[in-house]
Amino acid sequence: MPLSYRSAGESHGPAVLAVLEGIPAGMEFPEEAVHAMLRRRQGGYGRGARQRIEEDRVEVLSGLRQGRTLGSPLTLVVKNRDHRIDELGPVTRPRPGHADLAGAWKLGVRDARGVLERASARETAARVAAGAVCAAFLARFGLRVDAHVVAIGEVDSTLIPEDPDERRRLRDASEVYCPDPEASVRMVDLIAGARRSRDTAGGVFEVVARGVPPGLGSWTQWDLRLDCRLAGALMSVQAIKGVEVGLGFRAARLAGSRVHDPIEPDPEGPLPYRRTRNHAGGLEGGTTNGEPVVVRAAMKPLSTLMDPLPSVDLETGEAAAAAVERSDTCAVPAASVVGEAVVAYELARAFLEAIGGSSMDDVEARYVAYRERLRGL
Ligand code: EPS
Repeated sequence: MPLSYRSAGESHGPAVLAVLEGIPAGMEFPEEAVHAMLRRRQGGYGRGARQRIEEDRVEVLSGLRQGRTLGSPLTLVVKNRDHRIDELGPVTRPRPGHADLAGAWKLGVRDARGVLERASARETAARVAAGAVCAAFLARFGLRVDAHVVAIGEVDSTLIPEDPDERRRLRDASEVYCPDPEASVRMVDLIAGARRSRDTAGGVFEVVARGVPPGLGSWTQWDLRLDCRLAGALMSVQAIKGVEVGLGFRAARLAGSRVHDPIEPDPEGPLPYRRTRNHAGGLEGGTTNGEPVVVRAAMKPLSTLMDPLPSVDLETGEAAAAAVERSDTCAVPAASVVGEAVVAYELARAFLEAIGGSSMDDVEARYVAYRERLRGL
């Protein structure tokens, strides 16, 4: 059973949920880790009033017995406290940048409420629940996925520590999940300024996965290439407009000798060879090469503006200012957590494809054999 998930739920419906299928049997359900990740997704400077209403907790409706996975589908439910979907009025003045107009056209309706209810990033609570389970699965095999913010608006971070523990510590101490304390202060200022001027702010986050074995993904078919899947997963996150792998767009401007990562023997390391740098972001030929996987995603500024852009009223056909709904000023810190979740899912999927096994014991035995084979090469 390949790893897969679907999500369901509307922003102001009773709940959002994910059905995650393919996690092997015998894994302890990582309840604490799921809740910690859900809390992190709710936070970050720049969030609006909704997050003071919600307190996201997961309820598991299937796939567990006595706290362990059964190998059957896991149904992960996050209830919405604000579930007024039937009372909320129509949205007839589409917000530029939101799904409102494209969706109203697609469905042939003048009220975009039903569109935005599902397009909303509230859905990412369910994806984070599923991704947290995948991250816990990966952690059992020494893979660790971490995300942090690298830019908000025009403010770039400059000093991001290499050491993953230090990086995580600084990220968790930052209101914007950026491990550069000085840049964090300026990012908070930028978001506060955007809020004062009734505007919104976007930014960039980076996801780094360490302990990833070589051989995940494949060069043999376009949709098995792991960089393709990671890019698709990140682009599927609401408001993401660009993805980079490793050096990304910068690689296009440099000579090959400055881009590709030299290989050297590593007699003491876990693998017989290593790279002197990691411009490839851990991926060559769509396949992991044993270096950390490094991907970045760019999020546009949120499209609900307190001073709305010009739009039209779908009821009258006349020009009108776009609708104003309660919203956030900046959700890049939250999006970084969602990025971590979707990358964990794609890596877990590729890991299970490469290593295989129906129970955790199976996967473990196969992974030990796989690593021994690599070491002997
Ligand atoms: C969102 C609009 C806001 C955000 C929401 C995404 O919701 P509301 O209109 O209810 O205030 O808070 O994000 C979440 C609810 C969440 O949990 O992340 C949108 O239009 O996408």
